[in-house]
Amino acid sequence: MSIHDFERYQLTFGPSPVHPLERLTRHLGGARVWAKREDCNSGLAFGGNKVRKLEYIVPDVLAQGADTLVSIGGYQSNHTRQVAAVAAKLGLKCRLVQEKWVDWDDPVNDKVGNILLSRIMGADVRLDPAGFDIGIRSSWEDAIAEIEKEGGKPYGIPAGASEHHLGGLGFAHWASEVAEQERELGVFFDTIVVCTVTGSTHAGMIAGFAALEDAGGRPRRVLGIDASATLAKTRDQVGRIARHSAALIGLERDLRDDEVSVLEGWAGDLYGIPVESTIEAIRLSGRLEAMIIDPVYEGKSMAGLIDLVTSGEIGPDSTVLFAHLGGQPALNAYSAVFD
Ligand code: 1AC
Repeated sequence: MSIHDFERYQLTFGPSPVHPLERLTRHLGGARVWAKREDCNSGLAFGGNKVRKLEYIVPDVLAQGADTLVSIGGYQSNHTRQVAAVAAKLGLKCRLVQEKWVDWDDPVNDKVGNILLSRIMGADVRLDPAGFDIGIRSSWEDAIAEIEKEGGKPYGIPAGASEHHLGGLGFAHWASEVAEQERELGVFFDTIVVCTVTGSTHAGMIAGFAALEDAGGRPRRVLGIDASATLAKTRDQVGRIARHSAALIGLERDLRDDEVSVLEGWAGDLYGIPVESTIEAIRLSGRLEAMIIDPVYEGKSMAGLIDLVTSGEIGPDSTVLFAHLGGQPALNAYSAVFD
């Protein structure tokens, strides 16, 4: 069994773009930095990492004959926006539980950005005052039960599609796509930097790259930068989903501990609240590369990359691939930070 044996419903344009960040590389003065851009991977509502995960979940949705996708996230969840997009594309209904994951004092936090897009695409958006937690939520289970009671056929997709049994496959496939692009471009990325919160993006990459390594590929590091600020939970979730996904795609060994690397230091104290290094990273990416990143995810993983490259922890001979997961719509709720 390999990743290529799983049914995939294509929602992306094709392989997402990979390109060098030349001015950022020169500015940092160390490793060569490239980006792979999930923020422009699809025509569905600005795309993003969840579209890739949903490519492997949609066949199951269709096989089950569901009529409503039910998912959950924060007010500014990218995930729920992408679920709403896929529901619209498939002609399904969409019910979203949007919890108050971030106590962010902006009067339009529950009105602009991701949540606005979900409303435009016809999702039934329900606000919930509960705070941040990456685990399975009773509000989401209640929404599924309610739709069943009303005679609908719900299909539940948990936060970030992470605790879904197929949730890691999208990024296991991403790993094989990277290997293909490396062959075409004549480059090798020895280090991947990715933001991690609910875990399945990072976990899928770990599984996918482990499978490539076992098939004779060169070893590389996949560094997850924690943005959850609930490090123990994220570490546990990444390890669990990585092992599950690795077994699904036929890895015949356990993952080594060094393959599951979730680094702390850039999340700040709370999920969704940018700290100084987040804002600096957003400004730097914008100023040097016109690459727009957000205060919740990529602002934090880019801050990590900047420190790891400048400190030499990612060495000057490295070629590092920054995974842009596509969280920019949330920026609209953070305008005051950039006044
Ligand atoms: C937390 C899953 C997550 C989102 O966008 O809701 N990345």
